[in-house]
Amino acid sequence: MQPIVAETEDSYRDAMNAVERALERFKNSSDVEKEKLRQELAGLRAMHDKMQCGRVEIVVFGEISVGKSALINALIGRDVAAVDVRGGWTKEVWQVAWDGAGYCLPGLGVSQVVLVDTPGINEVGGSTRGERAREAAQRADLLLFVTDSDFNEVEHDSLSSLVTFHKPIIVVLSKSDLYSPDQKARLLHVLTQERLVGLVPAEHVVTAAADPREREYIIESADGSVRSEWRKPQPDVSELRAKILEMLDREGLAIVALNAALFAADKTDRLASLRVRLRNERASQVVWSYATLKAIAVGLNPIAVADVFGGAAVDVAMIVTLAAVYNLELSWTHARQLALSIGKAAGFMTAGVLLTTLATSAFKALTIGKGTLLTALPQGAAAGYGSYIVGEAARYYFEHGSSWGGEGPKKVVEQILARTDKDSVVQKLREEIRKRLLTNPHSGNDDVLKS
Ligand SMILES: Nc1nc2c(ncn2[C@@H]2O[C@H](COP(=O)(O)OP(=O)(O)OP(=O)(O)O)[C@@H](O)[C@H]2O)c(=O)[nH]1
Ligand SMILES: [Mg+2]
Repeated sequence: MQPIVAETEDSYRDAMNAVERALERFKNSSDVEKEKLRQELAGLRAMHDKMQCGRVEIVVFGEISVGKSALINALIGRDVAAVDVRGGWTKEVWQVAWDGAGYCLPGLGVSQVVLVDTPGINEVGGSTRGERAREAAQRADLLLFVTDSDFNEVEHDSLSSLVTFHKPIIVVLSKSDLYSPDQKARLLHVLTQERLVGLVPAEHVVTAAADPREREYIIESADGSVRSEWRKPQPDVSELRAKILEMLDREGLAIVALNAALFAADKTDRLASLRVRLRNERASQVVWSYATLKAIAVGLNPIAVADVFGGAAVDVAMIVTLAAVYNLELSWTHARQLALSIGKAAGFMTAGVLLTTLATSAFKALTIGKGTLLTALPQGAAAGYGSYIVGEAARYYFEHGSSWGGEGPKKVVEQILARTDKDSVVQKLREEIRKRLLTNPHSGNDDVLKS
């Protein structure tokens, strides 16, 4: 049987591989996509960096002024965080190395424990700060939730949402110097037996006095005289420190590994759906702009489009542009074949036949004046509609990894035709042609177009 440490070391390596695979998967995103996915990718890179240097992150949450920053100072043993009586003092998420923790992830030569301070949860209303706190919680290995009295509703809600991150949580009852032993015992009872039931196990609740208030000490001198002096007692965070180290010693490596694996899975899903959304939006724009281009070109000047290659080139260019949206490289020859096979599957006349027809009608139209536009308008819209269908089918093909997904092009095109509202697409295309012609001062066909 494999020893437990070796097993967890394996899962640490597996988790790191999962993060690397996630980064690899999004490497081939376009520059525009990378820019849009920047934040999520940065999160993955930060996680990779965290795992490489064996960093354990402990994130401190709680309402304003409950003593989160004071707790960090007391654990570190010096004043690194600003503490103030005024609430809302900590404005940003920030972190500090806890060198004195004396903990090292097993199997890793070096590791580091860091404490992450956050603004109070009620302060975190602003969306960017809230987002930062959420990110910190997502990357955290261990959460400290600090309260200085009985739990209120805001604290309950906030802790409940942190529980959904599936991280180990320690609840700290701070400022314990302000309570008598009896009051403290009652508070702990209410917390562990009522408020936190189902959220945090009782053995994960500790007390601390990180920045105790001055108190009066009675000092007896050697000569027997007695005097009183007000002094600040030493901070007492020993119970918290022991609980953190006990949890890390018992399952630190597994916690960090599980956390990274969950993080990688979550980011991969998020990145994948973001990329799909970006590609969908861009692909729709490309299809629509090429369909409009075709409609206007045919509508305005059927003769020019009568060039068989010129007309087909609009669809081919659309397909090449669409391939680029999916970060695929496609030759013009391949794009032309794809356009033809979609056209065939759709039962469209092949590009040549279609355009010859157009040329004939356009030639006829030229001789009959205003009638040109009466025929050009529907012809343009029809041609644009054809390109729209070709574009939608090509889009399906790229979305499915350059394949028809076992369906075959005919079936796919049938489905696209069935779900497309032809009338509204044609109507929109007619509008585009009409708009373009109305802005052409030389058309001289305003009365026809307005009809
Ligand atoms: N009596 C007592 N007061 C404490 C203790 N810890 C913190 N305080 C006081 O509580 C106040 C707030 O402490 P901070 O550490 O700034 O609290 P915080 O949660 O970081 O506050 P924000 O950053 O503003 O959200 C300060 O006046 C501290 O001196 C403690 O253990 N005992
Ligand atoms: Mg603070």
